[in-house]
Amino acid sequence: MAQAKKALARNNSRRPARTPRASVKTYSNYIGGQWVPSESGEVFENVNPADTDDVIGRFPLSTSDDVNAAVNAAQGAFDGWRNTPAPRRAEILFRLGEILIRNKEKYTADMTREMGKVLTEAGGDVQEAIDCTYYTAGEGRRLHGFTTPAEMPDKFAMCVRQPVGLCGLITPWNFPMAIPSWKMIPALVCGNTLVIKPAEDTPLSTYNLVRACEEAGIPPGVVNMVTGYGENAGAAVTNHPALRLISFTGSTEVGRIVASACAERNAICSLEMGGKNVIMVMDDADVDLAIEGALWGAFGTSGQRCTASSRIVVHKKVYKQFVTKLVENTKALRVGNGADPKTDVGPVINNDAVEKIMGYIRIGRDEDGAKLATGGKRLTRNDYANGHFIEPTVFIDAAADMRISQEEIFGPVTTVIPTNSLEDAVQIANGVRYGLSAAIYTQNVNRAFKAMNDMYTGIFYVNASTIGAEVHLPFGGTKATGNGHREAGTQVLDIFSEWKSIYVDFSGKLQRAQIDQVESPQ
Ligand code: UN1
Repeated sequence: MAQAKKALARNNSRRPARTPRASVKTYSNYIGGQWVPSESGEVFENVNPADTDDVIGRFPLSTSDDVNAAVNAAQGAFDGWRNTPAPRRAEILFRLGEILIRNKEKYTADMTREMGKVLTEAGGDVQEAIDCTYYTAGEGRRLHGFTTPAEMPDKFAMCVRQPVGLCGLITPWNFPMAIPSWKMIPALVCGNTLVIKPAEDTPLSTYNLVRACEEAGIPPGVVNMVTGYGENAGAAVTNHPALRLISFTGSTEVGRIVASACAERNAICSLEMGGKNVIMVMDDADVDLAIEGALWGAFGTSGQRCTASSRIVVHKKVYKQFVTKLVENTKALRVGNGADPKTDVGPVINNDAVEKIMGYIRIGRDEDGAKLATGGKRLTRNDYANGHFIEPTVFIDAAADMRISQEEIFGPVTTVIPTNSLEDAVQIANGVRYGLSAAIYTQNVNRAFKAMNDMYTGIFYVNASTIGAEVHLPFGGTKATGNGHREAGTQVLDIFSEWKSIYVDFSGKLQRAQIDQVESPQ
């Protein structure tokens, strides 16, 4: 629906229609080791959000038939891959890591062009995929199970991980290589085969990753990619009866639809969704450090991270100082094309995002009655004319129950809320429906630990911003952010493998389990 609107918006643009450019590359789906077009014969355009005249490529507009073909390929490859020893699977994945390192610069440039984030951050995204690949491939030589005593004599008990089967992966546009890697690499090391449907705004980065999988020698059918929109390709993945697991990262609203569909057919469902992350700044904080953290957390990736610092709760004793400096520093941020090394804040992803964010800016100003301290405008002149640019925006003097303090905006907007104590700050911080990331700036160890103990989030930072999670620690959140799973770390293995408990009786006779014995053994 949103995408249909996006296409409409483009068609209705006042600019003259673009002449079709023969030089724009047409990409394919990857199914069963072959690069194939959609059976629909249709494609959609991947457009640069900093300059919508720049068409990056055309990608297959896939249908449920394409998804069926991809799932069949994954089914065909499953036994071969699950029976490939895990250390051997890992060797192939280490080769993938080498390919990613070799191509980092190209992948980075491609990502900035399709997603908009500044080059250093796009490089960080690719690096996160590299780190995830190396770290998680290492599990191929661990994948630890356990043994434990059995109740009976001459009986052995143990537990091993087995792959869950065929996995459907649906990934977002904001980390277009890192998040696919968070899902693909653990799925693969555990012995699953998969179908990935990347976000329609950023298919090129996932294409690059899948292409690298092919080059690394992952056998045909183990990794399959179909591109397209959520309504058709995404829904077909979500509802496919042969996909035993769906792993989704995106909005809480779509996540709920995915979860319901999975519940209908008893599929495993792992969800990573929205956030309304908070930085608490106490009266003993290093205020300059807190401002640096706030700027980075609020405006890095143009605020389009699940972990973005979209609320800043500041103690009244340092409030004025904090707000003055925050606003001053926000004004100094340079908005522009992410490919320009001088740019601090790139565009937002598309026109729907512009409308949503501008809608929240209006709500903050006109309905909530917060004070707009800086920003608040869409930039449309000169270099900004063809892109989706919004000024970094700070609301101050906000109340905790305002919509801009409660709802996920996913753009370069942050809201400052005054507080007069740690207890009040924690209450405000916990008082949203999400639970991904929280941070406190304080020099007092007791306060830091108190907040750490009382914040009901999946991630917590002391004297650091709400963004910047590392791949070897579990990533995820509580409440409407997730459904109890964690990606990254070794904990991700609990998503992509299932436990098999095994009993080996070497007594040579029938031994009934203790509960089935007529007389108790004592
Ligand atoms: C996301 O926004 O969905 O912690 C992921 C961070 C990054 C990952 C963000 N390492 O900000």
